[in-house]
Amino acid sequence: MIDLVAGLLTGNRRALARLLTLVENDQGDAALAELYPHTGKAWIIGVTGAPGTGKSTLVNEVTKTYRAGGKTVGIIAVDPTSPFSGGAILGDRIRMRDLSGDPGVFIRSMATRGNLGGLARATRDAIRVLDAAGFDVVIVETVGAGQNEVDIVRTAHTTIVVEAPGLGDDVQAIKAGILEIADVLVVNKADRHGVNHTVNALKMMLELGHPADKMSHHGRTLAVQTPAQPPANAPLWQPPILQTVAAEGKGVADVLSAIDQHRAHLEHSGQLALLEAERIQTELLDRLRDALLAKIVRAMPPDTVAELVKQIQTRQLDPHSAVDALLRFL
Ligand SMILES: Nc1nc2c(ncn2[C@@H]2O[C@H](COP(=O)(O)OP(=O)(O)O)[C@@H](O)[C@H]2O)c(=O)[nH]1
Ligand SMILES: [Mg+2]
Repeated sequence: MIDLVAGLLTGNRRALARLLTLVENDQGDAALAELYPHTGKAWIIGVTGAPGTGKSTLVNEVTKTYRAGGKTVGIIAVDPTSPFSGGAILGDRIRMRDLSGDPGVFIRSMATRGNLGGLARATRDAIRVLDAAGFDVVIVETVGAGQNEVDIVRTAHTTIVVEAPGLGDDVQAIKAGILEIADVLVVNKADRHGVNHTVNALKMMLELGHPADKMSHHGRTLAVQTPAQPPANAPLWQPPILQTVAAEGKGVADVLSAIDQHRAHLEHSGQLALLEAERIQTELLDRLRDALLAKIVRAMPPDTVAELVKQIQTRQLDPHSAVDALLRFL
């Protein structure tokens, strides 16, 4: 394990690949603990949107542009809808082939092997591995499907929501409810009919959106007190709506400068530190809840829950008292 971590930190690609596999199989806890002090340097970009909007093509172009500027890029392609060796991910590999062979780029595909919660965890841990490996930028591509995306993207610093005209009348991001997580909106396939319709629909939705909603950036309601909130007069970020033709590399430079501006905004307003504190707290409490539950489940006789359910159902016991009874196993 120590060898793998040492290998990763000195740029060994095989160590990187093996650590990602460990993490994906939920066997990476010891390595992740070793790696953690080396994380926190990469800028993490989430790219999400409906299938076929051109996310992979855009990621490919954004990566090429970062590489031209001397930055290294790690890419995680998450597709919960496809089996591990599935078509979509294979397609992504082919589409991203002009990046292969570049030692400054590392691409990893991940698909669900169980529940989506597991995928969100594996993605977060894989990001940490790439971060510790020293990539300047880590890009996570996910297929927009609602709340699961929100969970997966919660690790990103800058979230790009990709839209495209001609996928039907509806603007897909609005339909999927992922507009509120966007820091940058990209209408790709701007070479197609209906671009203006899509741009206008997005503009309208953004104007309707409450500024207050945007402040609770990717946040989640917590049972305990949240870390300090940004001051009421903190500058608000207005997500820009950009147009690209990713297939031709058009508009990609604007996407990079929007990412830079968003980063500068988060850093200078102090919101980056607040955002990180909020996410760390969420992760800590999530892990605590999981650990406590696991501990209780291990300690109690096998059919305790079934027995309690029966008693609650027959009104011999109320749910609150049942929890008190379970807590005694701690
Ligand atoms: N016309 C047009 N097609 C594009 C553009 N960008 C990507 N595509 C095509 O759209 C299809 C889906 O692209 P892909 O990147 O796989 O989309 P993803 O599913 O969102 O990752 C591919 O056939 C791309 O070649 C674009 O700007 N204009
Ligand atoms: Mg894709």
